[in-house]
Amino acid sequence: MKFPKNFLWGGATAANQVEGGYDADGRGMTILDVTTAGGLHAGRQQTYKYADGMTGKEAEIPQDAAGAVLPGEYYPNQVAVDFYHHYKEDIALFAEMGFKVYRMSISWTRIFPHGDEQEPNQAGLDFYHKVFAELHKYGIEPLVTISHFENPLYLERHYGGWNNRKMIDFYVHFAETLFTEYKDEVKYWLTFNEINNTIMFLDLFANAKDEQYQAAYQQLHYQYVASAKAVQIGHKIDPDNQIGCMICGITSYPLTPDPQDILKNRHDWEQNIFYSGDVQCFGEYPSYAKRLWAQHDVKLDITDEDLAELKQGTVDLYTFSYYMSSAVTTHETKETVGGNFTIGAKNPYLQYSEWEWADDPMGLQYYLEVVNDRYHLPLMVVENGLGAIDKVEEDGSIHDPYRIEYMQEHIKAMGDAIENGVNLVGYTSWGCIDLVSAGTGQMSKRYGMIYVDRNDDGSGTLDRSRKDSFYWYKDVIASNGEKI
Ligand code: BGP
Repeated sequence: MKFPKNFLWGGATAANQVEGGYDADGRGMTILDVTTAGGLHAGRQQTYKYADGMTGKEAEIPQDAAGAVLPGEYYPNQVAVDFYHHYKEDIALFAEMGFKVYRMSISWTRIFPHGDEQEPNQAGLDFYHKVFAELHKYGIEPLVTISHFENPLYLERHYGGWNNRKMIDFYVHFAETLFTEYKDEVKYWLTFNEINNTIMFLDLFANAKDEQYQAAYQQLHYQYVASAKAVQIGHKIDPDNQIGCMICGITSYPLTPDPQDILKNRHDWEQNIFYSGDVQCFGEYPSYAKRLWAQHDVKLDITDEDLAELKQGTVDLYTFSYYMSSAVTTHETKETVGGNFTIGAKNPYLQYSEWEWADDPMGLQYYLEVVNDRYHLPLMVVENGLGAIDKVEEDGSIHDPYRIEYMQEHIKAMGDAIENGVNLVGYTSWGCIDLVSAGTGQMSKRYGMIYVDRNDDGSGTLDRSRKDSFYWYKDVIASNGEKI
């Protein structure tokens, strides 16, 4: 038996990509409620220009925080797949698959509609009590991401978002409210989703300038401090809380054996992957940080108190998403790929998805072994899956062998890593139910084992149905990963 007895099998979503109900029960607007399809990468870089990331077109934003939808614009996250009104049905389906854990996030503006209030919105708190009760009814453990790309719009507009040190206090108050309110309902927490994207995306997009690196490293510093403070408070409120970091995990390889490529690849790992994990797991900036900052002439606002907070607030778990690997080189390349995470050299040994994401299960084993050796912490793969276009047959069935195959290979790779001594404690496949894709804003890039009848233009009944992968994953969980 490769997988440990209490291995946490499950699925993952994020509030902004599934919930909808964007103005229900006193919820305030988030930056993602006013991002048009295809624009979420702009939000994810935390520069928050309300722009369409793919075309550079600035989207108009509603005038008040109550947020009227502008005519002619379609904002996919405002309705998403309406988990807000379907959560009972959806959780029953997760239970039918046998989930042990469900990774979800809490929408900040359901709890604090503007983000800077002292008093939380009771209706928002109540919604998540209901969700957690429903999960516990089936013995499913919630794993809660406190912040998944979803800053309150008001904080962006009035404070400049994470460029402002004040965000630390707003975030910490939000986190403390959650730890207190859900003390007996939630034990697993993640502070920020894919925190490292802030830097990694700068390299991928638009020849970023030094000022952008300056801003990104500064935002990250405030987020590390906010995360470290939240970890300490979470432990104080309940010493049983298990609080993790969440890193966007991409295994990067040198394209050639040229020592320049080998060194570049190592330095890319430091900047894109290790920098965030090291601060959050070791509680201090790594030795190579000085070189990274100097490269872009970055001068940071870091106080002695901040450094003390980082030291005290190290995480209990290392979690990450894994979809693909990338290849880097200092040489001119003939074949390149343009997927939204990995723009660069094409790896001739791998197959690529429709969105040019490299399918590389062995890269997952490699990544697991690297971070296992580095951090000596329990690890969880909290996102993994295949975005694909699904076809509904006339009889309503959905055959998705490509998704099953992708997951089979990645689960097998996790088993190989475990056999090699890796302390992997859980796996939540991304988008266990179809949801709005973060990178494209589209519904048609589907990850789910549960299909949702909703289309890119917002049409559809929102009815749920089971894909072939639903039945397959059910067997995987029932056999604890033996029957894949
Ligand atoms: C990760 C995000 C998720 C999810 C996933 C798939 O970066 O944490 O929110 O969206 O990527 O990406 P996409 O939706 O672009 O296919």
